[in-house]
Amino acid sequence: MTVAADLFPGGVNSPVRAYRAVGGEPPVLVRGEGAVVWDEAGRRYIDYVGAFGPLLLGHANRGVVEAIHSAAEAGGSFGVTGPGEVRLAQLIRKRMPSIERIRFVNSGTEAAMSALRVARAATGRDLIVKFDGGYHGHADSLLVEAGSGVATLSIPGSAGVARAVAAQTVVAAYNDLDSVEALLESHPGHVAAVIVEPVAANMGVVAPATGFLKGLRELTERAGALLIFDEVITGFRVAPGGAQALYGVRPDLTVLGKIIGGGLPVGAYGGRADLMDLVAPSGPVYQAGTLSGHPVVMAAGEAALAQLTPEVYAGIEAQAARLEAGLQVRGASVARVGSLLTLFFRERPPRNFAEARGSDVKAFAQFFHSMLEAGVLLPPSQFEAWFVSAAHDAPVIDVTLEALA
Ligand code: KE4
Repeated sequence: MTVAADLFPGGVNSPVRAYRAVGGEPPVLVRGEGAVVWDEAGRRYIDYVGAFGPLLLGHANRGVVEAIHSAAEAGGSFGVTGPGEVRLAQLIRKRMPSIERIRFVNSGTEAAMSALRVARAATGRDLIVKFDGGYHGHADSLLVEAGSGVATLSIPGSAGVARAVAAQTVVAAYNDLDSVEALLESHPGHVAAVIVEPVAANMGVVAPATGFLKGLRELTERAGALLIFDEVITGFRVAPGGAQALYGVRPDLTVLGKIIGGGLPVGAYGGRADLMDLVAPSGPVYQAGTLSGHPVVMAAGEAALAQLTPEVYAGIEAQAARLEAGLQVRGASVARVGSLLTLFFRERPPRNFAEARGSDVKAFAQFFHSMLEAGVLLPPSQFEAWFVSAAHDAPVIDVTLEALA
């Protein structure tokens, strides 16, 4: 048993890192710079994991590192609101005007679970609708999967989730408005919110079908339920204003994480002021966090967002498009939204999780290891997104495509 396996369950601090889906032992990575990471033996890899989404500027971005350094030198956190929190919140609100009020927390999980609590308090209702294959962190209410079929009363997707809690979450099929309508109609007046990844990225990348997000907006309004966009991955990645800007749909609440922390632990939830004013101490919904809004995290997030100019987005889009065009693999198809991309080992990109699950995961595992051998590090699962960063410039994409050959 390795020392890590003796210390941590499965030798990891997050399950996907254990390579169970692809087999073999993960490399021990010790350094990253831009699009490249090195293992302890000095081998280098082009990295498409990017810490699973936060590193839109690549590893060890100079501006972010310097911001972290000077914020750390200034001490903190102080247990009172600081200028860094204010500046980052202003940056976020300017780019996502639906976020009239925001609360910083320390992970996407915390942000999603808090958004649900606000929705339940605001509506006085208990039921939550999520989508099969949607992932929103590991809060009990969100760790449920469809037991079978497209819309069903859920069974716990994880041991330890109380049945009574799992029963409060019902599961629809992504890109299937009828499945959502059926749930809303079969539970009239009981659904507090529908939570959705506006671009699904936890079943591999699955784009919303035309009209899907707009349809969710209309269905939730009609049913008196809130619409929550989980933009932990898509926020500030798929467009400067996130998926809500890209698709022109305004959610009631938005969940954020990853990029807004510049690579450090962070989450945030926010939205309509009348909803967020329900959160303590201005309202009855309690939510708190010792290190929420930490000055060093805020400085890293601000330094990252400040660098995300239209030119940077255009550069990322151009290189991600080149990668997509080069990813012609027999028996596989590519799904891409901006810098989010998945090579599915199935003839056509899936439209939902049931189809995604039909991918040839064994073929993916072989592909994963041959790319690893060739010095390209992919996320170790068919159901994760590849993350292209601003550091993935033309030469990096060229080397990736050579490795592919
Ligand atoms: P965290 O609690 O892991 O910070 O965020 C949870 C979360 C919420 N919402 C979405 C859309 C997410 O993708 C995530 C976390 N994403 C996974 C990767 N798909 C994190 C990787 C991991 O679990 O180690």
